[in-house]
Amino acid sequence: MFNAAEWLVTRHARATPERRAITAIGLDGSVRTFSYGELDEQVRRFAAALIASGVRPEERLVLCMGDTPELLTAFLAGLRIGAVPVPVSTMLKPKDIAVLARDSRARLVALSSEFADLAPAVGGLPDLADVVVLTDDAGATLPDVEATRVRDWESFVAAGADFLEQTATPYPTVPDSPAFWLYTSGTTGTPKGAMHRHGSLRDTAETYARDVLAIGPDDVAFSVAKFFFAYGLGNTLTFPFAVGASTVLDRSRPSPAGTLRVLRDFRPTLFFGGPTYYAALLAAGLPQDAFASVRACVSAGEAFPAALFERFTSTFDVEMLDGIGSTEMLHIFISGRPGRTRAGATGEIVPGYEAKIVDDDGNPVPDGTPGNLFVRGASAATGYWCRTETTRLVFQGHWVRTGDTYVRSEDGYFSSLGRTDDIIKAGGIWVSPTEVEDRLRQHPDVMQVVVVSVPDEAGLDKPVACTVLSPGATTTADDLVAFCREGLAAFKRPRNVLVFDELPTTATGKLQRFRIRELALE
Ligand code: 3SK
Repeated sequence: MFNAAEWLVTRHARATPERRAITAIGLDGSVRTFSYGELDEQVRRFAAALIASGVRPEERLVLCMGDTPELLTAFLAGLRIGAVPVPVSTMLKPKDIAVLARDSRARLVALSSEFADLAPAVGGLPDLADVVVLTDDAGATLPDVEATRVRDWESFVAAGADFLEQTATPYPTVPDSPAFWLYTSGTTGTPKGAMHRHGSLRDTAETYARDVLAIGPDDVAFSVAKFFFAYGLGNTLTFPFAVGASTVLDRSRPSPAGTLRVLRDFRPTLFFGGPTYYAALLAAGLPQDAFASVRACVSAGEAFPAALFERFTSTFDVEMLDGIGSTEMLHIFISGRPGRTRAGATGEIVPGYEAKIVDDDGNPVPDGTPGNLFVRGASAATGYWCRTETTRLVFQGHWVRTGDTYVRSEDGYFSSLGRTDDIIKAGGIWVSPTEVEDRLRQHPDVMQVVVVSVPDEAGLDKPVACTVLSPGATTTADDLVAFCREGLAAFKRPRNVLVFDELPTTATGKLQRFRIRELALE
């Protein structure tokens, strides 16, 4: 038997009940702390409430909540009773959450107060019995929802009191048992629920977290990436709890001032973010010793431009471990390693994973040649819920197609060249949009840039830069092309630079290349 909630929390609650598990910062800046013993107790009480409300093993619990102890509690309680928690993005519109709740056939939806207005959108869904709202903010009220019971957190938990005994032992899951789902939409298609197993949480902890981060019980983890991202879930919960370490939760939207407070007051040793956020921290002019407590910063989510990497690490004198993971693989499988990172390269394969780079016919390409990145490893999802066709395209035997174009150096460093469909072949030569974008980002007037391929009069693909310029910028398109010519091989220069007021982004704030390309084609 293996139950991930037992492994992550109860194990430590037995051995070191007083040890700090969570430091939680509320929306009003107040701080709560939970030991492993206290957290285990909360998990059991919520598990009992789930049983009392009729939730059965393998039924789905949609969690749309800020990063709070209650979110972690609900997630772990779901695992404990063999149900399937589905943390969803708090950045989505109510109608999009309703799509996920319907698709997952959610039995219960849990909301924290700042997302309580989503309740009406899910009310009345066919499989939904309960909406539970964490009304912990002064003034928060329970929304009125047609055809569905809405309960506040405390009375929901109180109703489980008689079932506490039933949670003394966890539901007898095994490593292969269904555990939780994470929805991913990629930059194109409709959202798909990637289904993960109980064992996958341990797999990511005993590969990346152990062998790359060398995480230990004295570490303090802080992730700017929220829990509903696969990246945030590992950073916030799996990795620290796997070793009895502690995690800092900040319920507010990330901001440089909030981050500085966490760095100063709670002294995290591991800091998790992404390149866009690291750029914002640099731009905010944080003091040079801001990362003094941090032994490693981790980055994922998008390629890390080399110039930004150098600037961040030299400004703050901190190690930066870039990496690539995916919702399908649960966490990072290629990563920079402490003491041997390389700016501009994502890193090396994480022990326990295998990667291959193949051409369009599936044949491995030699080192130095770009191709499609495939990865294999124990933490791969079992597939997408009710999406057989897409599952077959992405999960090919043991291998998982990442959709990224990568190149591997002879000494084993993997570098991103963009998404598989974004790479541009101009005049028969590969041009990496990332490389051209990196160059243009060095121009002081360029705020945002995406390079896409646009066919010229002869129908030949050429790189075109779509930009947003700084307010009041006077730079012309010709200036920017000339700037690229100076810093790049001539064939890589964009043949045109288009200026927009804004560029389309996904709900999670990532630039939406396919829509930007459509704009460029207009
Ligand atoms: O975007 C990534 O690189 C990533 C990293 C870890 C887990 C999940 C994802 C999508």
